[in-house]
Amino acid sequence: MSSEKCFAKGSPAPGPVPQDRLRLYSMRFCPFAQRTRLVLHAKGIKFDTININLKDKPDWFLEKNPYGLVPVIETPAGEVVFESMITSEYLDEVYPEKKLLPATPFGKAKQRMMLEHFSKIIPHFFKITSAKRKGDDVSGLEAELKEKFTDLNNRLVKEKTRFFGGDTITLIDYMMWPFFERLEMFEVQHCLNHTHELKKWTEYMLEDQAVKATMHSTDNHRVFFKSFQDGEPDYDYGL
Ligand SMILES: N[C@@H](CCC(=O)N[C@@H](CS)C(=O)NCC(=O)O)C(=O)O
Repeated sequence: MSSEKCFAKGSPAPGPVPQDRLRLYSMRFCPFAQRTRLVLHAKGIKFDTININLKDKPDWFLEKNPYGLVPVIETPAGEVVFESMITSEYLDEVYPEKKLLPATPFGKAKQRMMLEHFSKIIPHFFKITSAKRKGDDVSGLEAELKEKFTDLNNRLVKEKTRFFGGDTITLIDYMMWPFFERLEMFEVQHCLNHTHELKKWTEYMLEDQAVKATMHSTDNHRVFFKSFQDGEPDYDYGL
């Protein structure tokens, strides 16, 4: 069973996951769910999507993930896995085609360290947009974000690679990408102006098939984000 329109409280529970595929519980504009969607697409895994109305969640969804967050993966055996990085690592382990994590423990640790660092950058995007909405001065926050982008840029310069884990895309690139896809939506695109290699990285990412398969246009992101900020998220926008 699969539907693009979101399921709200009271909608009938989807049946068991068919034997030949996985199920992803998602929300079309969620950057964290996009991480998992990127991995599913990159690895060519067959899956169905059930989008969830996150303001009015079905009880059967909360039984799968009591924390109420997407992404969630469910297998035909009824195993349920949630949290974007955990679902992504799980998929990489279970589906060995096109490995996205390095084979060595140190290689894996490096990606996890980088994600830990990047996770501390994410709140900046939201802080800047909400401060702007209130009419506050955001120059300090923007200067901090520029510094963080410079640090990411320096990593690419130091490693002399196209991507963060080498010359091909690895998991860390997919974990970071959804936020870069939304830079214009956050109105912080200009914070990238001084970071040549990081900008090039966004261009290389845009050539990737999984990125193309999962992305929304900036216009759609903007409309959804405005509805989210107004407290009435339009989860089905564009359908
Ligand atoms: N740490 C989680 C964050 C996921 C997350 O925040 N998802 C949002 C949608 S973008 C959500 O499900 N929100 C529902 C809620 O907060 O009730 C992950 O990485 O998967």
